[in-house]
Amino acid sequence: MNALTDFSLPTDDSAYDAKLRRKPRAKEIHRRKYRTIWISDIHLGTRGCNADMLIDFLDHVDSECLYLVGDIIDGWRLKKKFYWPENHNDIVWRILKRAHRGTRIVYIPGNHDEMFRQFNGFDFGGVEIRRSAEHETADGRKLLVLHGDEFDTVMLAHRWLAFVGDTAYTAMMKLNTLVNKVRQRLGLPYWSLSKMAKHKVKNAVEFISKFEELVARAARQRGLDGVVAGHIHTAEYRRIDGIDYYNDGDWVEGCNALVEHADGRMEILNWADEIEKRRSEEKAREAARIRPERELEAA
Ligand SMILES: [Mn+2]
Repeated sequence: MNALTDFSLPTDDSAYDAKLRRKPRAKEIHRRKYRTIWISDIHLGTRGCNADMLIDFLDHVDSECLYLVGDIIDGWRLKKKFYWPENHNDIVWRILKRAHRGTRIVYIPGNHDEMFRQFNGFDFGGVEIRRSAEHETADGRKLLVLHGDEFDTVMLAHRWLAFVGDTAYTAMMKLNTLVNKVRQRLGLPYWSLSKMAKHKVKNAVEFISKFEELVARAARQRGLDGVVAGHIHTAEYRRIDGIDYYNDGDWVEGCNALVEHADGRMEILNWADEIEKRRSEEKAREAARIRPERELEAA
């Protein structure tokens, strides 16, 4: 078959798995089931993306619906320098496999992947591309889902970091990656340098709260109960003048997801914390397994 005209997607699961370099360890993995998952600001195609952490997340959760709330692929960076490691590819294939297995996937391009905005309204391989969406929660609330750069009034254009500049940001992300490589080797949990820095910069804090208010106002103007956004890399839940404001965070600094439980309850997950929790549970189980044998030996 002519490869140029063959755009058909694989039709069985094994064909998707064959594309993965890092396979899910199916036996060991108990997947948590959620009604809905929102993730954004993954920035595939950049070194800052915590791809392995996201793969771990995807392998431990499942949902009826998955919203990709923008800046999934960093087209700006890719244009400057092509960077596409295998684990970034693994994420794309995991998401396509999910669509194939019946998860509803809505992709809302952000400013870094604005090249996909021209496909608004199209479906590709079961992935719906939309400029924004409305989501109804199990408890009957209507939420506006959008990336949020349209409310970035301070002409930050793309990030809060206009305050420190792009060069400083890139340097900080490099340092962040380095620090965490060392921490990982020492068996220490993931730690976000820029998250700490951001809270220390007064202007950044003011910008974030202004952004949150503008986004909440947009939801109110449309007669909705709340809003889910991304863009500012700051996971958050706040009630703003009667509107539920949610931000699903990012996978560069925070490694967060927003999830909806079966009853409509919402939760922000910090995946670094979840990994730590899992590790200490494993350790506790291990210890419990070893102890009875020792007691037997002693007897
Ligand atoms: Mn953005």
